[in-house]
Amino acid sequence: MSPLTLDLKDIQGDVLIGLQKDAENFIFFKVVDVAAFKTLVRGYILRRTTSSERTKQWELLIQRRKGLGQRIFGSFHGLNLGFTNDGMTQLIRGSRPKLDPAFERGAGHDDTIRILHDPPRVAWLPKFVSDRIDGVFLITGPNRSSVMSQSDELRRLLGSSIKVVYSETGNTRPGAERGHEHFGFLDGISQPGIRGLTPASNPIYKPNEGLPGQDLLWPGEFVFGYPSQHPNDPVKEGAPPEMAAPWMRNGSYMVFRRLEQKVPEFRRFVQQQAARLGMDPQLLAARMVGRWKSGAPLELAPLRDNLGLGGDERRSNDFEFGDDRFQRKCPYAAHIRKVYPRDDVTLAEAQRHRIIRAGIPFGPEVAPGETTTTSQSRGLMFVCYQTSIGRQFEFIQSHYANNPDFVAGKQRPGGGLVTPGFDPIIGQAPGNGAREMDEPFPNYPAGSRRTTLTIPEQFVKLTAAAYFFMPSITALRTVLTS
Ligand code: N7H
Repeated sequence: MSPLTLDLKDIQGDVLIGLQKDAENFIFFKVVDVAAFKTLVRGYILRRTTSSERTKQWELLIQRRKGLGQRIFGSFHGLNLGFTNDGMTQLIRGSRPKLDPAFERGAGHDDTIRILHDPPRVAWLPKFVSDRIDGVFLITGPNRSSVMSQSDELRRLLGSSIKVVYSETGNTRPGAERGHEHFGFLDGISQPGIRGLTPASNPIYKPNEGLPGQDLLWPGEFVFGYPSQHPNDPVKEGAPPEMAAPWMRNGSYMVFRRLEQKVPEFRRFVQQQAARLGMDPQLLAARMVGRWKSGAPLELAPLRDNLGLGGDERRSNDFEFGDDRFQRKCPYAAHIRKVYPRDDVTLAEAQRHRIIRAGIPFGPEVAPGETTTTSQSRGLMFVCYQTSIGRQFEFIQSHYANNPDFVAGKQRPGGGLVTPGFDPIIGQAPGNGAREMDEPFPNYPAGSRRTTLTIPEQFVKLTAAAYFFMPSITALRTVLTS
């Protein structure tokens, strides 16, 4: 098999393409009876586990129906399964090799919390930390009720072989907010393109690009067993990521973070600060994110939203940051500029810290009474995939979002170095301290007004987290259940 024939039948469906989900139930569980659990996985779960091959077929079907203006029928139910370091130990016992250091450390470890400036475990959801978590089931589908009936059936089937430690269901937001996260911004616009999977839209002139502006990456960044990015060349293939055991092939690491969003507090803060700075609150919010709520990137629409741009997949990613030298269009600290700096760093470097995101919002819409203070928990069940948690997710959070000095070396128009500040969406200061962000007010197309945004509280708050390995379907059938 050529290295670039991705074995989609063996890779779980959420990893590369994303399970189709308008609702998703996460079941975090502890294995209570290892032998019974293994038998049930082999007997029932495997048959229902959704592969990437399946998600790809569904995706093509959905695209075709959309293209024909037809309604999308059919129940795209998905099931995927992953294990924590504890879960792997339960399943493999004595012979288990050590995997990725961050995975072995785990999301709840004091060192991880220190590295990421996360809130301590005592501040996480009490139920989530009430027992050991060995694994997670992802159950997806077109709506909450059908997902919950699938989930109930799965729980019945597994019986007392597992104990459910925590379960929560996310869903896409209703009506016109579909596809938008709770602050109101369109999400799921930019994902890495994957060689061997994402077609080049202009294969003759831009063979290294999927959609315009979407660089194609070697699949080994996200799935074991394939070439990864070359450390010094954005196009050349690099060695496949090291595997501690051959059964890691077609597997991937999943980072899960339950991120609560303080929506009324965020809105009020934006209103107050926009009034202080004398600017449109929508523009200030866009400068914090780097895109307008419609998804239009500030690099292409610096002062006014452009409703046609955000949803146009051929244009919404076709930009770089490097020529916006003085953050006139988009602040250096804006969320999307921090987490994927594009040509603010060397092109090879930018592609070494990518993730595939596959999260879903959770919690109710803001109620009429929630004008100033959040009273119901809502936010993002953040999920991302990679082959190195340390070099990918953790690096993005700690070296980019939490690092006020990144991106380094930028100058003011008249000289002098810029300190960009924290990512105002997900950045976390040590000890939950206040954060600053440079240049909330745009000096566009010219100007040199110096402004700073001081953000005293987190509007995105971590309330639970775990690291999982999403094994291949072969590993689920063999080494993990024998
Ligand atoms: Fe972010 N937001 O609404 O502000 N994110 N994010 N994210 N995020 C993105 O491009 C958001 C979080 C990334 O390729 C968009 O698809 C919120 C974490 C990456 O240009 C919006 C939360 C991490 C990208 C948001 C949250 C990331 C990205 C634009 C938490 C990793 C792609 C839509 C509640 C550490 C960047 C899009 C690119 C995009 C928001 C979390 C990373 C609107 C509210 C924890 C890599």
